[in-house]
Amino acid sequence: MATKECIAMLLAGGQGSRLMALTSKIAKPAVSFGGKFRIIDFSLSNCANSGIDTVGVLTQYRPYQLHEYVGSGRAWDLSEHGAGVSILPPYATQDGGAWYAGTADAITQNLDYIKSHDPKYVLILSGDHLYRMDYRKMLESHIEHDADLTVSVMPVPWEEASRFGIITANPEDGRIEKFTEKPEKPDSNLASMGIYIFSTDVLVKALEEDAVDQRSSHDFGNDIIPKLLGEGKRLYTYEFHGFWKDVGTIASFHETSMDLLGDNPEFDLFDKSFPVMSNDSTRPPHFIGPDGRVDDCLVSNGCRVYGTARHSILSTDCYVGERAIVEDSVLLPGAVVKDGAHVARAILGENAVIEEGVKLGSVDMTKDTAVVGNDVVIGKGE
Ligand code: ADQ
Ligand code: ADP
Repeated sequence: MATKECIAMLLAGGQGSRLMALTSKIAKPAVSFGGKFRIIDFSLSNCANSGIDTVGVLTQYRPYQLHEYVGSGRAWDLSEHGAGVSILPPYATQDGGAWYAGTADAITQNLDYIKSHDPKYVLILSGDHLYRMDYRKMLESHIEHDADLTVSVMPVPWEEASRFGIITANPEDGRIEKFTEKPEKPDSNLASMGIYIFSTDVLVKALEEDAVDQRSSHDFGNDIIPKLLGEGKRLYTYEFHGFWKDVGTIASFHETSMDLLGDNPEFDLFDKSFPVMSNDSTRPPHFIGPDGRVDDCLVSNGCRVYGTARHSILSTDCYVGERAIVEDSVLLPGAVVKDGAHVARAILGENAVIEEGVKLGSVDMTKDTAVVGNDVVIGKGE
């Protein structure tokens, strides 16, 4: 196989336990987002838009829907030129095989895949972030610095800094001087976005050594980055400017969904210069009934609206009945709000049903975001 300049490894195995009801049956990267997308679409589209045509997707938790959805990668234009998308689940070996222990272990178990493409560089990504990034620019920066590892970084609010890998870098050239994974008392607010470009020889050596280190938790943030830094390797930052969110919690899922709305949205799905692609199924056009009203909403194919929807996202195949009101809410595919029900600041899981006349969520604008799980039916008195 011809040598590739750069291939991507997309980590899509996390459970996403903080999204609770929404990930009870599906992996977080497969959760619906933005009406007709799934969270993984954003990273796969970034790869396609950056000319990276060989992507290994590492799955683990509830992989079935993810496998079916990603398929060959044709939807993201990834199967035309390169090897396209390969799904890499944990596999059984003669010693019994194992779940991926940490993020680094997941890559270690797939070193054969990397070696078979013989790339000069390996891009490691998370499957659960929302952003647009041209990875070519990050690769240029990696090559300019003659770096062993480049970590993309962004300043984050100080109060959130302890959720991230925190970096101190030389302000002159961006060389990383200090890295602490999720520090209790952060001394910088420059956060790792969990997006890495490694020179392949450095990555392979670090992972092979890490694999036999009994004390390691086999994680990039906890083990690999501190190890390389300790060895005096050339680690550099790549500063990203723009919209980037980890939709890890219900609150951030709701907030980030609302960022897609308005005349001048924080994240513009309509930007054609860097399109987000998806493997959405073909459905009929949406239908707005005679008394239906839709205001400041994204409405996907297959929806039927007979009542009122305001400032909300209606994903594929949703239903809003007569006299029903949906506001400041996210309806995931197939959610049903029956006649006269009122749903406010809520997230309805896939195929959730809100029975007639039920009031749900922050109808009086005082409560936090309400969540209804996939396939859950909410009747009167529940
Ligand atoms: P976390 O956000 O805690 O920190 P982590 O749990 O390590 O991220 O998961 C990273 C990605 O890998 C996620 O997409 C997850 O789904 C996936 N994943 C996790 N375990 C996996 C496994 N065993 N197999 C396959 N995939 C797996 C990381 C960095 C921080 C950085 C933040 C930025 O460690 O330094 O600041 O990302 O969000
Ligand atoms: P969250 O932090 O919301 O729980 P993440 O996607 O960041 O969501 O993943 C959380 C953790 O779950 C990760 O540390 C990952 O190692 C772990 N994990 C991944 N797959 C599984 C699995 N199949 N079973 C249990 N835990 C898993």
